[in-house]
Amino acid sequence: MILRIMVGASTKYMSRLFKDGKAMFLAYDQGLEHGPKDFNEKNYDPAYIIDIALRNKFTGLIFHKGLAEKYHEHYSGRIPLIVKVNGKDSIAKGEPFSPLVCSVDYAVRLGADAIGYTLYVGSGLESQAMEDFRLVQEQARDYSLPVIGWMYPRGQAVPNDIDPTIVAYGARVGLELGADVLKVKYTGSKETFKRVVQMAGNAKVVCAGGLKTDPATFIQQTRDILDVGACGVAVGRNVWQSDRPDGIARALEELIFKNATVKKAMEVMSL
Ligand code: FBP
Repeated sequence: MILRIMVGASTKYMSRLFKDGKAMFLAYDQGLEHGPKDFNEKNYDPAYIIDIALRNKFTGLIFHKGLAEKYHEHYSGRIPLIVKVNGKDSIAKGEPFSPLVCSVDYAVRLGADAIGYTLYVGSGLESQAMEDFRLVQEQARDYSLPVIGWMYPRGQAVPNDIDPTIVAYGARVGLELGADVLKVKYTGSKETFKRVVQMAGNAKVVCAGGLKTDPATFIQQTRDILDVGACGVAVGRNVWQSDRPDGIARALEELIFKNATVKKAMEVMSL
C-alpha cells in the first residue's frame, strides 16, 4: 500500500482564496508598514476598507493581527482572511527586516485562511528572515494553510527594487522557499514581467501598483500582468485611496475574472 502524505496547502484553503484560479486581494497593512501618511479622513478607518472589500468581489482581505482581532465581527465569515505574521514600521532605518509579530497558531485562532510573510530578499538581515520564513511556512503546513510571500528585494545590495532581473530572482526565492503565492512589484513592462512569472514556477503570482497612480495606467498594468500569467492582484492604495474605490474594484473584477480588455474595464469603472 502506498501511503500518500499531504504536502503543501490544501485545496480547501486555496479554493477559498481563488475564484477560478484568480485572486483579488485587498491589502490593508499600510497602517503599520507606512503609517498615517497613507490615510485621509475616510480610509484611516478599517471599517471603511472592510466595506469596500465586502461590497466588491475581493477574494481576500489582508490584515495584521490587530485589525484582524479588533474588526473581527465586521468581516468574519464573509471574506477570506490573510493574516500577515511579520511587519515593521517605516520609522526605523537600516537594513530591512520584518520581525514576526504574530504566530501562525494565533493567526489560525483569528480565522486565517492564509498566512502572509514579507521577505526582503538580499537584505543584510536576510538570513534571519529566511529562518523565520522557514518556521512560518512549516507551521502553516501543520494547518494546510497557504503561504503568501511578499517577495521584495530590498536593502543596500539592491539599488533598484523593480529591476526585472532582481524581481524575478525574488520570485524564484519565494518558489524555492515554499510560498504558494508570490506578491511582487511590477517591473515596468509586460515583457519583463513574463520572466518573473516564469521564475515563479507553479507558485501563483499577484502584483499591484504601489503608490496610487492614475486609473488608466493602473488598469493597463493589471492587464499586462494578467496577460503574462499573473493570477491577480494584492492591491491597497490604488483602490482605497481612490475617490471611486468601487469603480476601480469593478474594473479589476472585469479584468481578472472576465478577462476584459482595458477599454471594457475603463467603461465599467465609470458606470
Ligand atoms: P512597500 O513596502 O513597497 O511599501 O509595499 C508594501 C505594500 O504597500 C503593502 O503594505 C501591501 O500589502 C502591498 O504593498 C500592496 O499595497 P499597495 O497597493 O498599497 O502598495
